[in-house]
Amino acid sequence: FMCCFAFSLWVYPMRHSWTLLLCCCLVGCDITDGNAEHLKREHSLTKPYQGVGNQWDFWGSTLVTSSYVRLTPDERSKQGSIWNTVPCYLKDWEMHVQFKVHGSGKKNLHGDGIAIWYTKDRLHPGTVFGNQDQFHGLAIFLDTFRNDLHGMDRSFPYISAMVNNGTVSYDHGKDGRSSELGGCSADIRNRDFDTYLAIRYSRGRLTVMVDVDDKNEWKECIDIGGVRLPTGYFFGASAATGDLSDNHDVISMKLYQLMVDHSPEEENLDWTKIEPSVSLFKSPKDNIDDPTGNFRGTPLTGWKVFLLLLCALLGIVVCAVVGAVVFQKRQERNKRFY
Ligand SMILES: [Ca+2]
Repeated sequence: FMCCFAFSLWVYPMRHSWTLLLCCCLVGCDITDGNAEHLKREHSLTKPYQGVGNQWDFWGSTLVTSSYVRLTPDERSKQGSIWNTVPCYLKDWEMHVQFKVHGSGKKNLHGDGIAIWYTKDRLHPGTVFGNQDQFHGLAIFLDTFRNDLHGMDRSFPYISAMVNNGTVSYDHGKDGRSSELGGCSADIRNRDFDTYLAIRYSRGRLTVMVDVDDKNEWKECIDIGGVRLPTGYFFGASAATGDLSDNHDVISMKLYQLMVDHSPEEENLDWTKIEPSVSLFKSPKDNIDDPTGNFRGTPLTGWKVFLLLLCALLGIVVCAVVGAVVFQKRQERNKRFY
């Protein structure tokens, strides 16, 4: 908090005052560690997968054992997917996915990867990691094969996010670069330990975190504001192999409800009618100051006003002290010249 506070003091004269609010919020809203209380079983897939047949559909090469759901085996030209049969009407949620990508292929000789979906349609096989192109909703790609040989500025595997209103095609040749909202490289393949991905959507903010280094902590991959997604869509996961292959396993998908208050106006909206969209295509870093981000709408509550005033006061005091010291030094120097 003190770091944030100091940072706020520094940026206060230059930036919008809500930077401070953003700081305060970031301190208080770290990604959940999976509060079991808020786990939504109807949207979750957990070992040993008994009785999940009503809530999940399995398609294609998908194989269900008692310890993993294998979307594709380590064989060429396979496609598989799993789809939640229950539409999700939560406004704020967080999905934790435990996955395992492994195979006999040597470096760069494996593919193609896994996609996690929150979409209008379900069970529509296609060309995008085993699912349909021009989808409605959100996709998170765990792309293990570099198709774009010109894009050497990033290393693979690469995780990226895409929001689509049904009009945009995923460009495999460019590894989806033209439509990605953000991403990060992550060494997710052939690891000896458990690997996890978390997707959080709350108040128009999309955050993707990874835990793939056996450190038992989340590392930020994507954080972007201005994202609009409706309720009533379906969660799913799919994977595909081509000339190159891998085992693409999903161990679990756990959906948690986030307890977030919305204004009465927001509550009265029909969230199922929202068109998937993103306000601005910007890098996650730039997007922190995105005026379309959700923090702008946060009303100034009493303690925030107090903090802002305190910041301003401290700023004035610091300026006054620095000014006095400089003035004194100058006086002394002038004295020496006389
Ligand atoms: Ca690729």
